Amino acid sequence: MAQFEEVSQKSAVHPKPVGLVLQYGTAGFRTNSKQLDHVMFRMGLLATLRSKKTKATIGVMVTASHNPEEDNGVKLVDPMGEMVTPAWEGYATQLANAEQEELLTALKDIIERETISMAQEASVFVGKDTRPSSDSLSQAVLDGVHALGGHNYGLVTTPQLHYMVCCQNTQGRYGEATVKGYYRKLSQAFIQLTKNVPNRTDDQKALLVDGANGIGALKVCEMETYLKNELQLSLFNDGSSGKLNHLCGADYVKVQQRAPKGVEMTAGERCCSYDGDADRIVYYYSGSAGRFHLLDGDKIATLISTYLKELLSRHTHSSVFPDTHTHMRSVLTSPLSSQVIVRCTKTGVKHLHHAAQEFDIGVYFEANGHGTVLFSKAAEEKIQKLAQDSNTNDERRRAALLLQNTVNLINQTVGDAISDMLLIEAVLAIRGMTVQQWDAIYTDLPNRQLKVKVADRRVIDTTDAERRTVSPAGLQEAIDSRVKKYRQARSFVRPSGTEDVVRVYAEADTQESADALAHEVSLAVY
Ligand code: 16G
Ligand code: ZN
Repeated sequence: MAQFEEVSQKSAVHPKPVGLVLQYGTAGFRTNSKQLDHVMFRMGLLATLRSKKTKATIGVMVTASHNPEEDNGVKLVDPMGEMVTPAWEGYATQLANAEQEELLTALKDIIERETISMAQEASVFVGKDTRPSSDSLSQAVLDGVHALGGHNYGLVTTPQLHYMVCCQNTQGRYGEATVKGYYRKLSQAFIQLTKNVPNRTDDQKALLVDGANGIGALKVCEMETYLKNELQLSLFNDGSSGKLNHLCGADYVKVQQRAPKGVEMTAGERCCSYDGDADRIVYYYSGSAGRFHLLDGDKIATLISTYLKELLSRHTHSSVFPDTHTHMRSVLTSPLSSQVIVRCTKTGVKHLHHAAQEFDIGVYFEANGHGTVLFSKAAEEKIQKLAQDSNTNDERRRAALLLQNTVNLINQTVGDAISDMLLIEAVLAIRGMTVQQWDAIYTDLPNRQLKVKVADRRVIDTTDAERRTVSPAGLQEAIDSRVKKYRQARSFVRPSGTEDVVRVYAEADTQESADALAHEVSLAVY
């Protein structure tokens, strides 16, 4: 068939280095950008097939998120803006690793197994971040998307691409499938939420933003005019001089527990950092004694879920929303009431997203700052009805309107630094809270994260949302015996999904104890 001939010819322009093996991991393919040209081309092919199969628009995002600038990566976005299904992750790996002469066979194998009609039209949205390599790599994706439907969005944040894929496949019900449509939807919701907050001072409107020298910096600038001064941003690491993710960005701040380079903060000022593709955010501030205070994903989840819970409880009978639940990666020592259920899952957005979908309202955040809120269709419909119902009393109506605008402000397809930032700012304004008051909702136990290099990290197998190891034999016992020596202590060990290391987490009553425990457990792993 002519189609396959074309694939053959074009793939010769994007040859695979012989013997190179890569895996579609937790967040797609990710490695040094020099190794990725053939992968990009092939992911263009695969996205086209996925589009034919689902008869919907599929997204391809070229980014390596918080990784160093030299790296790059690619991930596929399914029709509702979610991560691609596990079976197709497997196809992605097969296709990427097929040697040059095996490519057509691998491709035909997928077509056969999925009974794909090649006559079906395809539509693929491609987006990229600001890395120097992203230009040519996204071009390689487009070469693979040889079907006519390929649409190149150019520079966008990862969540913007997810959003536009979802809009496109829901005939605009989720919003307009353009970057401007995204700005309009979010900014309108933000302005609606904050306009009735009395006496918001300039201090309360001011926020320092570390753009990680990435795409988020560009995009938040574009958005600013839409916000009509309801938020006054001071942008640092805007990409004009510094290197992407270097000494800045959400991952740096979270892991190093210190302010990014270039951000000058005065005591008590709110600051936030995005990561390289703007799907993560963390907040922080400097305390009176100059001490650095981090508000990570756990704190964000607490702020948002307590806000939602408060709004819902204004609907007197809790039967309006009997099923409000919160999910997050880490267990919180926070005063969340029994109405809110905390559930842990394995690491990785797809696991959290999936768990959160089971409830009326699911709040999920990873400690690293990736997260969002999901509303079931039934919950959204109820909110809309209450907001429009003239029989509802004022208090309840106001709560319903707040909820409705809150829903509109959230990017439900995936964690989104810009949307999360606006939500956090709105919640703080509505609740009249300072960053210190937010921080004081609960206190984190001192903790330490370490990574350990081992010969083969895959020998470690875990259970219970990666909180206990089942192999190698004896490891869990070794961890338990060390944990017992400390107070209020816990420690978890798991293989990383993105790096060739084992991750060790420890917490205890003091920083010294947490450090010592993490060290001892590392030795047990080694
Ligand atoms: C990826 C995941 C993130 C997870 C991280 C863990 C997505 C979009 N991102 O960045 O959710 O926390 O991997 O990496 O799924 P690790 O296993 O190396 O700690
Ligand atoms: Zn990211």
